[in-house]
Amino acid sequence: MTTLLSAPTIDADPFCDEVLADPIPLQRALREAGPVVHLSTYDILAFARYEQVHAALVDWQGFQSGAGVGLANFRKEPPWRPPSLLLEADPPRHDAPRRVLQKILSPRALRTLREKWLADAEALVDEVLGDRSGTVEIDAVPELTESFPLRVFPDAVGIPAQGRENLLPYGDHLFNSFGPHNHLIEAGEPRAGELLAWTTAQCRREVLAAGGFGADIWAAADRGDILPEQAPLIVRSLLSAGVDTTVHGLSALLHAFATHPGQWARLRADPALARVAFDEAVRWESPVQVFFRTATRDIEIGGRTVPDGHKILMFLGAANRDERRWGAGADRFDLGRDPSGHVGFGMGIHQCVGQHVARLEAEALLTALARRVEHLEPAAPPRRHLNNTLRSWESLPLRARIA
Ligand code: HEM
Ligand code: OVM
Repeated sequence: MTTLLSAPTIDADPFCDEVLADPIPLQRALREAGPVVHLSTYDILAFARYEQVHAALVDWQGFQSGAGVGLANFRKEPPWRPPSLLLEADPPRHDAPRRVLQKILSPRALRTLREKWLADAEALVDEVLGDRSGTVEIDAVPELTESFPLRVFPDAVGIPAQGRENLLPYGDHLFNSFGPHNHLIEAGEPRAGELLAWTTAQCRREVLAAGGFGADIWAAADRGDILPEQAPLIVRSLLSAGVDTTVHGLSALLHAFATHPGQWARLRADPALARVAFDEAVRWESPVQVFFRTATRDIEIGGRTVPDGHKILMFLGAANRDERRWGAGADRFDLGRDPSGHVGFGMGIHQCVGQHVARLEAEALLTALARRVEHLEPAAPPRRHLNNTLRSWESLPLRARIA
């Protein structure tokens, strides 16, 4: 039998600070090493090429999510929060929650939000840029990419205004928790209980405003589409997965434009490119870098056998820059490319159920910016925020020339 150890071994730790700050060189090394790589730090197998990452994502029977999509194996260690009914569940338990959320977050259901979010984005951009013309310097993270999702998404879910400052820290810790027990998770642990309790409290029927996604989830329980005891956990999925991801996705988008001269002019000439620009940014930066799965039997992939019960690590970010799939220009943000098929939102039965929400936020913010900003460039070096799962920015100083 081919064993774990017969795969090429890489000793680098994908979750150490140096790699988290710039994962691109390790991603390349992992792809070059082979279709399946043994990571000695964690004694697990990993995939960084598009072909194997895609194959693992769509094989939910062979590679399950129910034992957790982080390094921790729920069969051996208890999860730090009750598992998600979506992310951390397999069929048949996954089916009903997924069906309910997919309908509530469908493009059709989001149509009523579109005009409102476009207007909200214009209002925010006007506040940030002022009524000046000439050159304006901003830090895009606090001023745009955090403030826009925080302005529109919690309202759309229907949670009260009080305590919303907990959303980003909760998400930051949650996404750290999919990685190993390193200093990032340790730094978050003192507040983890309090943040989880706050988030859980926002999922109760009484606190959710009528007309929001949260109330829609409770209405599905009333119809019998899900059990009433499932509703709070499904609301929690929105609050868990819907904030930090879009913040970092929007940061990726603005960073991509600022560092690829010519692409902004292209967008200005054809504002309908806003949507493809966002997907290309999600491919290029992969705000969600990695997820794990657990083998449900001895399973062959890329010429190796993953033993039953073993964790595997899928490098979504590496797959999204694999030259075998994307060609020689894979490292470039390019509005001329068709990014469809990227795995930045995953693939298969767990593919991001909130992707239309994320696209609508991006389209609104980008459309509003493109209307007023003639030229965009970095104003100072950007600063990364380190997270075990998310590729994110703490600060993105930009210089914008206003028409
Ligand atoms: C699933 C990425 C925005 C809710 C996923 C997965 C990825 C992902 C990679 C697949 C997980 C897996 O296969 O194990 C992203 C990115 C986003 C984004 C990059 C923004 C740029 C959102 C938003 C929401 C959301 C706005 C909520 C409104 C979810 C949920 C799941 C999920 C609930 C689990 C689905 C399932 O397991 O069936 N997302 N996401 N996401 N996403 Fe997103
Ligand atoms: C959830 C959840 C949490 C984090 C991420 C995610 C990217 C889903 O609780 O369902 O998808």
